[in-house]
Amino acid sequence: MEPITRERTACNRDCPDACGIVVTIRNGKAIRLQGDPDHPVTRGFLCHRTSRFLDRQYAPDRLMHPLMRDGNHLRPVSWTTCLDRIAETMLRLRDQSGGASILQYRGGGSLGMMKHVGDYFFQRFGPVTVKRGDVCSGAAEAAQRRDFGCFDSSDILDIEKSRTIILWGKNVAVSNVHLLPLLKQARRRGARLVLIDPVHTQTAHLCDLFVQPRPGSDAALALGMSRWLFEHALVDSDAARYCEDLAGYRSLVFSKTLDQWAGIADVPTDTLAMLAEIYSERPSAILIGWGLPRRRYGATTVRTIDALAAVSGNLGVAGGGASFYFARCGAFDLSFSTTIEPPRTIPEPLLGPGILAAQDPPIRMAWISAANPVTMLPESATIAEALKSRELTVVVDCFLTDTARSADIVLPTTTMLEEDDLVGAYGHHWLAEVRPVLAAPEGVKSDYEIIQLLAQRVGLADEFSDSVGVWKQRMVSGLGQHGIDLGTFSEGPVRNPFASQVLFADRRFNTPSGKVQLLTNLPESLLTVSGDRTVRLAALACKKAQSSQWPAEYQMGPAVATVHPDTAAGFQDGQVVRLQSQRGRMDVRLRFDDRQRTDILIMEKGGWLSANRCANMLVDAELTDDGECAVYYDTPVQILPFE
Ligand SMILES: Nc1nc2c(c(=O)[nH]1)N[C@H]1C(S)=C(S)[C@@H](COP(=O)(O)OP(=O)(O)OC[C@H]3O[C@@H](n4cnc5c(=O)[nH]c(N)nc54)[C@H](O)[C@@H]3O)O[C@H]1N2
Ligand SMILES: Nc1nc2c(c(=O)[nH]1)N[C@H]1C(S)=C(S)[C@@H](COP(=O)(O)OP(=O)(O)OC[C@H]3O[C@@H](n4cnc5c(=O)[nH]c(N)nc54)[C@H](O)[C@@H]3O)O[C@H]1N2
Ligand code: SF4
Ligand SMILES: [Mo]
Repeated sequence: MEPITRERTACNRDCPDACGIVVTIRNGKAIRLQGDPDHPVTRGFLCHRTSRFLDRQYAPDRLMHPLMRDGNHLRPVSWTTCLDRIAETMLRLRDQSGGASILQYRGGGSLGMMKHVGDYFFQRFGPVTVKRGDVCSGAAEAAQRRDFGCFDSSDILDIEKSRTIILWGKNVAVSNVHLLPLLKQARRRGARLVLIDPVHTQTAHLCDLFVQPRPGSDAALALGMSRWLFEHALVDSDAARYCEDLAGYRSLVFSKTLDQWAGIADVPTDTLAMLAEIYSERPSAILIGWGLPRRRYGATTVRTIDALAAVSGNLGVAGGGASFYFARCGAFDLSFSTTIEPPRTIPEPLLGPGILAAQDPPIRMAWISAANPVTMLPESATIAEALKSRELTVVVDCFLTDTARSADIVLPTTTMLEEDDLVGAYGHHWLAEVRPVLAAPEGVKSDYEIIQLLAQRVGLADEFSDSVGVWKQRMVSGLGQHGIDLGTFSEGPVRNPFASQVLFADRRFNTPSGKVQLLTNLPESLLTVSGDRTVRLAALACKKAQSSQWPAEYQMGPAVATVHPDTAAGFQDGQVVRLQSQRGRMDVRLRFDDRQRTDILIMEKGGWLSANRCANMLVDAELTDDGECAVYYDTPVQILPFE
């Protein structure tokens, strides 16, 4: 009999849940992944994509050796050849043009803390050009930092005390599945669940009320709800004590009637009133999703929700809150990586045009790890062109992605089952250790091993000679005061001792005044009823894949575009059509769904450029009103006959 063992680790993927994983191993090979039954949020199950992660782990197309460009081909070469060339180029470019001529860009391939050591290496070497802003959560972060002075949430298990829970632009059934048991439990004990989303998603089936507003009009909904609360004397009588300029906010709220706010949001006034009434049954928690702020006025929109939560008396109370993000790095000491100022930053959503436009010095080399920006950032074709036209582009990945295809050197790296690391979650307050439960295949190296080998070649060997264990020790050093060390992590998930059960329980906020900063005006376009019938593209997360990490067999044939039948009048369900935006065009297969609004076209995010399925080919590189987030979901598209 071959020995079977079970090992515990944690998921490092870009997901709010940071699950505990139990891996069954037979003869050195993983044969099954299951959720850790003892993890308070994982509760014994994994999502669709990670329960099938072994297909990825053992995929025949996984990269097993370094590749180097030779004309139009990427050919296998040795690690030494690659690393020597990279080190020689880095030293020469730093000499000739300064560190700013090198761009380092890291994405969400792994949320492990060890990835910060790689960032630090480049800052110690250069410093070099890096990204700023954030395509994922930038707008919401800017809004909440402005309003509350911090970007964090109450404990997620606290929703067991909520009477009302609003999922505001949040598709938990796909992107945050470990909230499902908590939401179902809340509903069983009588809490009311509401979903506000212009898209009819699977999450709607879970909810008592589903509101489907005009895309990007949620500010009107939030202000209309506030007006209803003011009119019904349901605003917290104490609100002026902990909110700044309540009068200014009130006059914004009263600048439109309930009918007008409902009109802007394109929902019936009765629905708006019902929504406000349900919300007034306190304590009410609003869980803000990541999709909502990825619009032109995303930050302002989140600010209207923050204000609603504040004046209704839902902040600082158990079962309340306006929760978006859980400070996943907050428990770890990463101060080593933040001491050096980069000489130049490029807003992440503008990465492609930013690389091409950079002068004094130009970007001559790009280092990309744990990211697939060609597929995932706006203006895919511009990014591909930008990367292909550098003197040297290096991509570190486990697969030959669209970005790797644009590289001069591709370095194969470890998967999460081979990594040694620490993670926090952005959907709850538990921390965990990622363990190398499988040995890395020969020819594959972790990001940190690669950094160490480079450090030896560029005169930084000593600073990067510590083992992963020593770095991890350093990162958890601040937890010592709470009696937590690495040994604690080896026993199971650790609750972040710095995170509050109820955020702002003392109604003190981290703003300069100590009060909530209420917004007092809105841009004109959020204040007007739009007669606009433009159809806008939203490429959204889907169950089967993590961003662009699709099995190759799903990237065959045209991508699917879901629309209301009236949006594609004259065309048929299943028909292949041409989808055109100002930026580009692609062929898609229509899927009709009469539950959708007529002003939205839905695709899956992460389609590959190499398979002509990449929605970001059509999306312009643009910034949200604050926080330098990408405007992913506002691209007007036209459906044209297939040529
Ligand atoms: N299966 C799977 N899970 C994932 C991911 C994945 O690719 N696949 N991605 C991960 C990542 S990177 C992240 S950041 C997280 C979050 O991942 P996200 O994809 O950001 O998920 P959601 O928060 O569910 O946000 C999307 C929802 O916002 C809605 N939305 C869009 N525009 C508006 C609007 O104007 N108003 C309102 N009210 N709603 C709007 C969309 O219709 C959608 O239902 O999930 C992670 N989880
Ligand atoms: N149109 C549209 N575009 C979007 C979104 C959207 O909703 N719509 N969502 C946006 C969001 S929320 C996000 S967060 C971004 C995500 O953008 P990315 O983070 O670029 O997304 P991924 O496709 O997951 O790419 C991560 C890559 O890292 C690799 N990888 C995994 N583990 C490791 C590791 O340990 N080391 C290294 N070096 N590589 C590793 C994976 O194989 C994968 O190719 O996309 C954004 N793009
Ligand atoms: S991707 Fe998210 S839900 Fe899936 S196993 Fe990882 S942390 Fe859990
Ligand atoms: Mo994200």
